[in-house]
Amino acid sequence: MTQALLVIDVQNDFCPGGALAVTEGDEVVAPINAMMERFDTVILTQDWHPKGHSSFASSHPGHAPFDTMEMYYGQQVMWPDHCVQGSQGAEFHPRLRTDGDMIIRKGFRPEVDSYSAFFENDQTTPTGLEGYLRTRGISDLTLVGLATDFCVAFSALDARRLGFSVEVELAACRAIDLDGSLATQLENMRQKGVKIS
Ligand code: VGL
Ligand code: ZN
Repeated sequence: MTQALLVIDVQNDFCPGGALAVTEGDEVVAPINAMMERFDTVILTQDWHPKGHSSFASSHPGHAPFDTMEMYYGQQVMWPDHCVQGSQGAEFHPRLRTDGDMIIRKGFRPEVDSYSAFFENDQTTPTGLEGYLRTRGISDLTLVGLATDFCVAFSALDARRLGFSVEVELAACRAIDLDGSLATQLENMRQKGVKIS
C-alpha cells in the first residue's frame, strides 16, 4: 500500500473573510499541517478560475449567488466570484504548509466548473491527477480540506470510482452545507465505500 494525502482547496477565499468563506475554514490548517508529517506524498489542489468564469453568478444576468443553473453538463451552483487566478483569494492560506510534491489546479476552463481533483464537472474531462497517482504507484488516499460537501466529496467519490482506497478525515475538513448538502454527500460517500473518520 502506498498512500498520499490530498489537501483540497485550503485557499483564502474559502476561509473567514474570503469571497466564499466556509465557516471555520481556517481551522483545518493546523490539523492538516500536522497530518503532512505522517505522509510521504502530499498533493495539494488549488481552485483556479479565470475572471468571468461560468460558475460565477456575476457571469449570468438574473442569477444570484447560491442559485442553481442548468449547464450543458448538468446542474451547477452559481457561486460568488472566488479563487480568481493570481488574486490574493486564490492563494493558499498563509499558514498552510505548501511543500508537498505536487499542486494541481482546477476550474481553469471558462465553460465548465471542476469540484473534483480528478474530473471537471462534466465528469469526463480529466485533470491528470489519476495518471500522476498511478504512475507513482499510489493506491490509498486520505482527503482533507475545503469544502467537505463540494470539492472534498466530489474528489473522494471520483477516487472511489477510479478504484482507489479512500478515507476522508472530517476533523480536517469544513463544509459549506447548502440545503442539506453535507448530510447528502456524507451518505453518498459512505455508500460508495469512502471511509469517513
Ligand atoms: C469549492 C465551490 C466552488 C470547493 C470550489 O472547494 O469546495 N466549492 N468552488
Ligand atoms: Zn470554485
